[in-house]
Amino acid sequence: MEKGLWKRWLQGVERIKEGVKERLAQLWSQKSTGPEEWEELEEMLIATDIGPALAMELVTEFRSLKERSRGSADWREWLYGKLISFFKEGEHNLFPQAQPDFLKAIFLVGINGVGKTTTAGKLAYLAQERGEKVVLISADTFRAAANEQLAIWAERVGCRFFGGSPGADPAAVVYDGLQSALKSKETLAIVDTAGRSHVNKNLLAELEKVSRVVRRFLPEGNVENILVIDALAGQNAFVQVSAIVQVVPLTGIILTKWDSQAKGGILFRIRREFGLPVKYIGVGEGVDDLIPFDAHEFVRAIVF
Ligand SMILES: Nc1nc2c(ncn2[C@@H]2O[C@H](COP(=O)(O)OP(=O)(O)O)[C@@H](O)[C@H]2O)c(=O)[nH]1
Ligand SMILES: [Mg+2]
Repeated sequence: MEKGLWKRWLQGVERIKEGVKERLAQLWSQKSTGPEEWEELEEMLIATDIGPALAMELVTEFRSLKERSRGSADWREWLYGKLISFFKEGEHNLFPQAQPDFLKAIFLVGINGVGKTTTAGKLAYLAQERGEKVVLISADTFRAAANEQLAIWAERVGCRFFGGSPGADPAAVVYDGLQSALKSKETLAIVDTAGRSHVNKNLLAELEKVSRVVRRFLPEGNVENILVIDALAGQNAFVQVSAIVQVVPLTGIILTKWDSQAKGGILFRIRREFGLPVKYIGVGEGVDDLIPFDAHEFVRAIVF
């Protein structure tokens, strides 16, 4: 990985380690620990954004390990095992079950401003680097500027752009876009959608319709339905997203804005609360600011 990218990634990891590891080591070597100290540890963990449920679980297990083993166990080994257990081997790869030699599609959904369009551009860049032939399709016919924004990305990464006229039916645009991708023998279509508000039933129904078009076109293994989440969004994002989950069968998550003070623990929370693998992490606004997520690397960097 390029050095600058790596640094931005590790800064995010540092923000989950900061203080926590020291505190764990301290509590571990301490002869007796009072209830307020355990509570304090729990609060410290919650502050890393891992969510209250996991924070409580970690404190309970750490405490019981200490008491059972009388301090002779290796708490770092335990922590590594515990944190890595949230992820499954190989789950971070895109299209693990793809039918080869057939068009694949990445369908990007998420609320406004999380970074869908930017991520579409970055994904196109990475895929082209790997030798894929990419088309960027805009299903955001709601705002004229949305087409333009994606078209600029297409030009930047050197791939084809497909968009409908403003006000066109997004499902029809995506249908035509995929049709054209098959015709031009492209290997990957990346479909960008309009931001969805969880309160707008019409927009959600439309999203469901577009998603169905994509799935009807391609074998199941050739479609990734990706939810884009902003690492800074906090609790509110989790609430809003539960509406999207009901209309699109999601296969994974891309976490953006890791570079802007994300607290790191959010990755565990997402994995746990959505039950979905994180595929990539966005670490900036540039074309190559997207890192494939590697759970082993992530957990190792936190624990050791
Ligand atoms: N720092 C940072 N900014 C990002 C990242 N991804 C997207 N952005 C910015 O977030 C803003 C919204 O992005 P956009 O792709 O238009 O979001 P959309 O509404 O979901 O399509 C833009 O200013 C992007 O440059 C990221 O990983 N890091
Ligand atoms: Mg957009």
